[in-house]
Amino acid sequence: MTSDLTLYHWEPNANSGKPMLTMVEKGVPFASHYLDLLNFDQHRPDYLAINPAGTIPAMTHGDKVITESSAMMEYVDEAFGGPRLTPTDPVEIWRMRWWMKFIDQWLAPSFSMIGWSVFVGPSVRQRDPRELEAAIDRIPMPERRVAWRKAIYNLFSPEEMAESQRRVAQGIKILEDTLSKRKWLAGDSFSLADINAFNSTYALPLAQPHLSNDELTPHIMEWLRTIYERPAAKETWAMGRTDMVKRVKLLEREPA
Ligand SMILES: N[C@@H](CCC(=O)N[C@@H](CS)C(=O)NCC(=O)O)C(=O)O
Repeated sequence: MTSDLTLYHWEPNANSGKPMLTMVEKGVPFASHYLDLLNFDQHRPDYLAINPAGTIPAMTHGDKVITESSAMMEYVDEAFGGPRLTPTDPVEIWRMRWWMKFIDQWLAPSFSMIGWSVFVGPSVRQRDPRELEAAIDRIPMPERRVAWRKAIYNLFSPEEMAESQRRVAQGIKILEDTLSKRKWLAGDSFSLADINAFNSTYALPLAQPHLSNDELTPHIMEWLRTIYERPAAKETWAMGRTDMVKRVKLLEREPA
């Protein structure tokens, strides 16, 4: 454990899982500081002193505070030894960044809206209403207060849910098409793009079974299983505490 590198994270899922898997892949030791998102730990003053946005993950390296999960992955790849997770060929670097942007700006927010509607909201909404309102009032960013309100009070509109579902269907098509042409998203080597995308898609066959399965998306299924078989992915997902991330076990292959 290096004393000067700490990751503040939730489950190995979406934004938190991106730097977690990056560091484990590279063999970079870090102190893990788990924040329970469902308990609003990310809005408490001690964490806001590190990341005033009140979102997870954040990393401290010595006296530096590193935020934004995709930029954090690139920081880790540049700052530490271990296997390189950024290609060297300019076209592959472009593809890696194309995928990171596509996931971060287009696909992950759609998965997130669905996830907040079916998992985060239902996980907290039975708590004391006054406590919930006080917790929402403590959220620093107005847009995150809106997201929490919608999740807790089941206020995502049918139109915005339908748009998220449309984007997920479209994203699955683009992912399958890419993986039918090459083994990894950027090219010949496993890269930060695969780590990023895996974090949003590892539960696809369970979450979107009518869109992603062995018949419809065989290349996505093979890519997901191949990533899950990497020792770093197994080690990272073993750090999960909720049933949500245990869905990764679905990627275990049937014994031959
Ligand atoms: N762009 C940021 C987004 C971080 C983010 O929104 N994280 C979510 C969890 S995946 C979060 O902290 N949500 C809790 C909240 O908004 O209270 C990043 O990539 O690090």
